[in-house]
Amino acid sequence: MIVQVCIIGAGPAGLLLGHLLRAEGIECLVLERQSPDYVLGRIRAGVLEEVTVGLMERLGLDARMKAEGLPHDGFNLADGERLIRIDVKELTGKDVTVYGQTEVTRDLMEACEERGLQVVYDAGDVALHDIESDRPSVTFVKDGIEQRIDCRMIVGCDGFHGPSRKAIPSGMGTEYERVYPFGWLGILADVPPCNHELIYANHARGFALASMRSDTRSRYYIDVPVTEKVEDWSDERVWDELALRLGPDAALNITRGPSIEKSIAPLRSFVFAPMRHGSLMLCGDAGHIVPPTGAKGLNLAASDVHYAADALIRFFKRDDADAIAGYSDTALARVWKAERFSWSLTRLMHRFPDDGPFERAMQMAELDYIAGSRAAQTSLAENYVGLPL
Ligand code: RFL
Ligand code: PHB
Repeated sequence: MIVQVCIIGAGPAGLLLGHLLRAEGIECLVLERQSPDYVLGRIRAGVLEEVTVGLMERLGLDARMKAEGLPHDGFNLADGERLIRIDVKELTGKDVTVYGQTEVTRDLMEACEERGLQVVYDAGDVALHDIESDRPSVTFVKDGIEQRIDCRMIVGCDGFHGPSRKAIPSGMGTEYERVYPFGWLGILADVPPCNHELIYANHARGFALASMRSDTRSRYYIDVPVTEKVEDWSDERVWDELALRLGPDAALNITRGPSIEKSIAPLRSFVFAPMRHGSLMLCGDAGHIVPPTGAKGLNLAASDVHYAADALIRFFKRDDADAIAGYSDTALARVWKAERFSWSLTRLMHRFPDDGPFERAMQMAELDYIAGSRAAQTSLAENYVGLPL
């Protein structure tokens, strides 16, 4: 089979890119290792920036997001005693939309057939070939039969563990990495949220986040050592810990209920640069990872896709090879700033194993500074709603 672009991975990055290219009449194929049900079973991001909402609008796939998504004008930082509200709408004129990544993915998946975006699910042994040439190919196994896709460009949207980045010969890029000594234990439950806006709490016992998916579905996180096992955390133990860490006011409003999902996600900061090698471009988690503290991962995947779609459309429609050459620098400029924000918010809100009383005092001083400074709040707010493209 021959296509112009072979996209690896049908997460949000791969599906968004596929739809944007199809809308311009560019032939593409998406290869996904998992089944559709598996992809939709993953519970991940919940906060969408304008860039992500804007791409769904551009595709005309925003109807459900507009109907069911919750616009949020602010969020809160808690220091164990008080809530510090960051009024992002007043400070930036923008808001964020609370709408699950699962729902974004579902909306993109459901539009594939009607829009002629071909996705091969359950594609095994995906391998990239000749990426340094202008005739690369991708092989995979489906139902026991090996197949080959010849194309002009490959876009790796296959997440942190996928084969795309690994296909780049060693020495052709640099990995920047920081692995954190804790993970986030997340719990999803069909109970009303304890607060109408998100609360990120730095308590002496550790970090906690109160988030939501709707008025009737809550998403909460606490940080735990990476060595912790999810089996050791009964629902009651998680609710008890949340009530302590989120503080007495939020605790009063927590409605407990059985978890419908509970898992531990490790935290990492990672950038691979450059994000293109030969005929291969990387988008989203395939090229970089942020710790979830700033809610940036999915939104960075969306901004990569925005730049990649623009470059590929210019390349295929106007024969503009410079567009492809410029992709990595353009995308990385935004990636690094989101890495910085996610890292600094993680540093501010978590207790690290080596932290002593001095580090804790620094965190409390910074939170107190934020509470009293419009300049500090504006900086947080403009990063939270997303820096301009
Ligand atoms: P994905 O979603 O990981 O999709 C990659 C796809 O590639 C497939 N794949 C392969 N396909 C073919 N062959 C192979 N060999 C393959 N290997 C892998 C995978 O099956 C998958 O379908 O990457 P993408 O599209 O780049 O999207 C990135 C986002 O998923 C990620 O950045 C966010 O979920 C991060 N994130 C958050 N981001 C936000 O913007 N806001 C948030 O509030 C937010 N909260 C979170 C998060 C991530 C979390 N976890 C689980 C790490 C909260 C959590 C807990
Ligand atoms: C979520 O609702 O899953 C969520 C919200 C904000 C974050 C991370 C995750 O920073």
